[in-house]
Amino acid sequence: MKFHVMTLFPEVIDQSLNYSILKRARENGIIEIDAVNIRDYTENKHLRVDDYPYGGGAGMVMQAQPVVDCYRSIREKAGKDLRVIYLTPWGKVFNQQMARELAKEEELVLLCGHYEGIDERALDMIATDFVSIGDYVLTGGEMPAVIMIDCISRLVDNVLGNESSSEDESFSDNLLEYPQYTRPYDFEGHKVPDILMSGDHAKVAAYRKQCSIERTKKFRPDLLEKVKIEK
Ligand code: 6GU
Repeated sequence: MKFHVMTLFPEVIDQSLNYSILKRARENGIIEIDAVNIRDYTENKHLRVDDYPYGGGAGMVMQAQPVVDCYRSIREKAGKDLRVIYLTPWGKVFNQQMARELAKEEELVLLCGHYEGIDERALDMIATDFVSIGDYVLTGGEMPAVIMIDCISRLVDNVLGNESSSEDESFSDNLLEYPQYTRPYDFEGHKVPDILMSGDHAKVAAYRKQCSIERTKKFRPDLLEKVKIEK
């Protein structure tokens, strides 16, 4: 899967996704992350990409020309129209279900705004989706892009080693993950629950399910309501 990220801060995207699992996936060519600098496409001789908002008001607005031309260059290389996701606090809120859907795409463009946003005409021309990562305000779309790429990438086949499954985990069934333990059995007097030492796989599975339910009740009762409605 290939991610094109349109941004004024390409090094933030590149460096934030270059360790551990995603670094290995990039090295193996399973995912590709291409951070493109919008500033490289400005026709302004001072390399400006922003200007004052028409109608007045605080802050600066990213101009349409470099944004649209940046996308056109990506589109030309891809040889087809691509889904362009604009990261914005007024977008649809990202969740695991949305990640599963986006992971089916071969190529995605993530458009990061900065300052007070992007000239609406550029969005009208190129954006296909509008996504927020939650109800709070950030200074730009770079952190949201990094979070979305991390989340989507781990759903792509062969990104996670076969030792870890992307399905048996929090949110895949609206239950939170059960607690995990590893050696030693006794850590400063705190022991591992005996049932995990029993070797009885059915009992272990039932115990873990119960732990998941308890944890969800305690931390995210709203998710438990969803389980009931779906069943
Ligand atoms: Cl996608 N962008 C910005 N600037 N702030 C956000 C966001 C996105 N999602 C939540 N807050």
